[in-house]
Formats: sequence, structure tokens, C-alpha cells
Amino acid sequence: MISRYAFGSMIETDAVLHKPPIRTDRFSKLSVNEASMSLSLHLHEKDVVYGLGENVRGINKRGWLYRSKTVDEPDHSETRNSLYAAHNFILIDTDEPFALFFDYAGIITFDIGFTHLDEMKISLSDWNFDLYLIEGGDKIELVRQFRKLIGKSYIPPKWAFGYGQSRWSYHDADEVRTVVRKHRDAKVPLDMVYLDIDYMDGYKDFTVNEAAFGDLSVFTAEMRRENIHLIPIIDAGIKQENGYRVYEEGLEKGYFCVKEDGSPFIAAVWPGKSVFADIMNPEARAWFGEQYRVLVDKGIEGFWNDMNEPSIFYTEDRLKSVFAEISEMQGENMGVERFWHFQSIVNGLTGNEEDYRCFYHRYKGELIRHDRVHNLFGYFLTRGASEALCGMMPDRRYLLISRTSSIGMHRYSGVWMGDNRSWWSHLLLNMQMLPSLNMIGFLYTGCDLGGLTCDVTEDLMLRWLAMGIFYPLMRNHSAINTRRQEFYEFDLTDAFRSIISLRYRLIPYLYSEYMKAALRDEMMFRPLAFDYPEDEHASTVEDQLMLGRELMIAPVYRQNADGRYVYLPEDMKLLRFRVDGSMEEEVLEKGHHYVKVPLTDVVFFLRRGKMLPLAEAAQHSGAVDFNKLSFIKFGDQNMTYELYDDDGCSVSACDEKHFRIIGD
Ligand code: MIG
Repeated sequence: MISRYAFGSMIETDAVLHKPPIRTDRFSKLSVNEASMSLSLHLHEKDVVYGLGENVRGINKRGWLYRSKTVDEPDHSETRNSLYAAHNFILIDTDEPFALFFDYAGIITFDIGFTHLDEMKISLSDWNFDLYLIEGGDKIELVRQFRKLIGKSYIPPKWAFGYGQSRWSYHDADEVRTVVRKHRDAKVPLDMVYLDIDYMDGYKDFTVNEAAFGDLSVFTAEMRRENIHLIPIIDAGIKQENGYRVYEEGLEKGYFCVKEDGSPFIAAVWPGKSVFADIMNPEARAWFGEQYRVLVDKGIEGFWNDMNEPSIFYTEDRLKSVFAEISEMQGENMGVERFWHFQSIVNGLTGNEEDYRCFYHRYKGELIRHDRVHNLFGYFLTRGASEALCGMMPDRRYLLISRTSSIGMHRYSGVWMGDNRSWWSHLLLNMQMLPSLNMIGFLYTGCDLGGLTCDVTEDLMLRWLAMGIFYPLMRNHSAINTRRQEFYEFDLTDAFRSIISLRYRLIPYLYSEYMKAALRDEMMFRPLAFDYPEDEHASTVEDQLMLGRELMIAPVYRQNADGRYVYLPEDMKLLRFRVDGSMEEEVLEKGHHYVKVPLTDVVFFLRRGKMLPLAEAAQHSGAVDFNKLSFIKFGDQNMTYELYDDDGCSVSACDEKHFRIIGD
């Protein structure tokens, strides 16, 4: 059952599709304190709090303070309170589990046992929001109810389940050709190459550096013949430059965010001084989306939307005041405190709160200050792109991922998990984001495998890929000035081939489970406690997940480990895929096990009474044959599997009728 309570009058977020009527009785599940603009709840020792989507820390969110404010935060460490997303959904697993969704565009703080271990306190920056209370049923059912409320998830084309290679940046067509040739020559499957900001002309959105890429339509077609999709990046900031069509057109139409005096708000990002589409104006975001046509006309069918928190490097106004302050400090005999302050002034330019308070959107005939709708920026901009792409490619699916998101955007695109580092701890962190993202409908997701920044090591790359084969979005991405991490940069190429090939063998399974989750409002990845609610230990497991109806995954995420402890909530069959192509099965009993996992193996677990379909290896997703499957089973009885298959590219194909039961 879903109840909706209204507090004040909210700014529309378009998170909820069909709003139930507002309840007129008092909301009493939490104690409400309007004076302090907060709600609080006592937590019992065994209660678990799930949710908050893409965030820092573990699956159980207890023990920290989280702030829903979208930020370009490259430091995903435990000390952070915010990352790229604002996902205001929590599920409290207590005697009778329930879930809460704060439909609110402003900034919320979730203190979940930070100030007081046994208290959760949720504070809002103003008192205008809708609160949804979801009750009745188990955790899986609560999520299903919520997902029905917010609408169906985005579905990418089948080829988006292939492997993608990315780098900031591949600078010209030849460099991309080399990447593709090296994969094909070594028989390492590949479906996508991502183009980072350097494909553009001077970081100007919807332009192409033709000196480096030639006519992009010709190059795109050449890549399609190789079964490769090129996926260019689109940044939120639009370069302020006379003669640049996109800038001039948007300016003339009044489609950019403005300062109080009505002049366009200008901030520096990658292209230098830039303007930002007014996402609260439906015409402006439709216009922004329409710009994608330039690339769609060149045969591009996939994009990644970056910098849309929106990220701001600096503004002219802030820069002026920083220079003024610093020049005043010149010659001063600085004590240590003053010195630290001095250091912080320059660092404080980027993502400065003050900047977000000094520009405006046009909303229902009024100017609304940006900070009140900050968390909607990337969502609405991506929505503009998605709606426009639907029009440009009728009945054709496209690949679209965004860095920032809030609830509702799952209907329009997927997300990648932002700028992680080549750290072992991030392998685990990015895995822990999966179930909480799934709860709120973000199914097409994954992280930068190998880590974006810092230098990866070969063992980390292999372990991360062994986890990454399960992410719907499987992309190897790394930043400028870091060690290159394409498979051919390392020694154990056979292991890379065998791990990535296994991904392709799993595509029929992953695609089927994805479509079940998308069409039936389910979670593809779940914490163990969702499937084993009676098992007390299951709720404490933070480094294993249930995947689909058949599997449990438990990646190795520690360096130099020769394996790991795995908890089995019931008897399961361990499946081990070796680098020599052999496969080993072993039945393990419910309980704790130390499982050896050599660096070149992939290990995961099959549930009793279930069977896993495996395709034959293929070099690209189009060659994966859904009609030529082998099965691994656990149990003696006759078994079936519900397979999904369709044309992989049309929108109308995404339908229940494409499920079929297979088995013996
Ligand atoms: O300020 O385009 O998350 O994937 O490689 C960094 C360069 C901008 C952030 C993205 C990352 C991308 C990078 N971008």
C-alpha cells in the first residue's frame, strides 16, 4: 500500500508517474518536527536501512550522514556525504518493513545513526515536499510497489550488453582503429568504443574534430562494419563563443539559465566559459535534446552525458573575489591557520555553493533560484536528450547513460557510477551501489572497470573485470595521465580473453534477467537478505549479491588474496570458469566457506533447482546465438529457464511476449 502525504507545496520533480490522492490524516510513521524541518525515527538494534541509491558506504546505510545533493565529487571515500546523485528512497527493514520516498528537488540530509546510533533524522532545506510511505509485504514487494509508482526503467539495445572500451581520450580515428584491431586480432570480444571530450572541436558539444576523425559518418559506418558502436560524450556546459551555432541559437531563444539581472549565467567548465540550458523550461530541454541530431545523423546511436550535476570549475565573479582576497594577503606574515585558509580559497572555486545560489531558472512564469532545483539538473537535461532521441529514432533503442541522476531519470537512461579510482576498495563500493540503484529503477548501470583515476595494476584489472562481467554496463574506462588499461597493455592476455568471453556467454542470461527486472519492476541485483529474509546472517553480508533468480555473486576484492570467504544462505553449486576454457562444478553446503579463486578464474554460485543458460563464445553481441545454449543445472529434477529474446533494437519489441520457457 502506498500513501502520499503533502507538506507545503512541492516543486514538480516528475519522479512519480501516477500520483495517488493526498492523505488527509497526519503522517505518524516518523515523528515530524516542522520547526526544525526534520523527521526522526528510533532504530532498533537489528533494523537495517537500505537505499539512497548511488552513494558512499555499504549496502546497510546505518552509521553515516548522507546528503542528497548532486556534486562532481571525484573522491568517493568514506568521508564524503554526497556523490553525483540525489536518490531519496530508503527501505527500513524492521519488524514490519516499510519504505519512504521524499519527492523533493532540494537538499536533504539523512542522518542514519550518525549523531545517535539508534536514531535516524531526516532534514530538509525547506518544507515543501511530498512524502510517500510504502507498507505491506516483504522487501522485494515494497520495491515493486515503489517501482510501479515511478514507472518503467529505460531499456538499452542488446548490443549495450557487450563490452565497451573507453579512454579519456582516444584522440583520432586511427587510435580507435588500433583499439578495435587489437581486440579482434586477439579474439577479445568488443561492441563499443567510447569517445571522450577530445573528439569534439574545442570541447564544443555537437561538434567533431574533423582533422582527427575525418567525416564522422564515414568513420561510424566503417566501425559498424566491424560491429562496433561509437559512443561520444556530451557535456552539460555549452561553450560561450560567437559564431558557435548552439550557443547563438540558445541565446537568441532565451534557453539558458540567467543571473538575477536576466543576463546569461556563465561558468567555466571544459570548453572554458560556458552557458547552461534552462532545464526547468520544457522547450529549452527539448531544444538541447534536438542538438543530438547532428550526431544521430552521422550514425551515432549512443551517448554518455557528463558534467551534468552541473559541474562548475569556476565563475568569473568568484574568481574576482578570490584574486581580491589573495592580493590582500600578499606580504602578510601568515600563521598556519591563515595559510590553510589561503590554500582553501583557490580550491573552493570549484563547485562553489555560492555559485549555485546566483543563477535562475524560468519556472511557471517566475524565476526560481537554481539551488532549489539543483538535483533535477542532470535528470531533466538527460530527459530532454532521451525524448528527442525517441523522436529521431522512432522505435529504435539507443544507449544513453548519465553521470548525475535523481529518481525518475531511470525512465530515460542508465547511469555510470562516476569518477572512481583504481582502488581495491572501489571494486567493493561500486558493487554495493548495484542493489540500491536497482531499488529506484536504475538497472542499466556499471562503474568504470579498472578505475578512472590512479594507476591500475594488472591483478586489480582482472579482478574488477571478473566482477564487471555481471554489470549490465560493462565498460573499461580510464583517465588521462594514468596507466593505460586496455587488455593488451598487460601480460595475462589469455585471462582477459577468457573473462571477457565469459561475459558474452552470459549475455542471454543477463539480457533475460534485465528484461524481467525492467518489465516486471524487479531488482536484478539484490542484497542476500531480500531473498533470505529469515536468515539473520544474510542481512550482514555486504560483499555478495543475488543476481537474477539463479545466481549469487561474490567477487574477490582484496589484493594478493588467493580466494575469499563466502557465505551460502542455502546449498549452492559453485561454478568455476578457468582460463584454459574448462569449467568445474562443486556442490557446497549452506554456511561459510573459504573459496580459492586464482587470479585468472571466475567463480560464482548457482541456486538449487535452477539452471543457467550459457551461449557459445562470440566476438560481438550480434553473434551471440540465443538458440544455441548449453545449461548448467543444480539438482536432478527437470528444470526450466525463462529466456527473453527479441530483435534487440526496436522499442516495440520490449514486451512480455518475448519470454519463453526453455528446458528439458
Ligand atoms: O572533469 O571527460 O566522469 O568519465 O573521462 C572530468 C573527461 C570530466 C568526467 C567523467 C569521466 C570523463 C572525464 N569527465
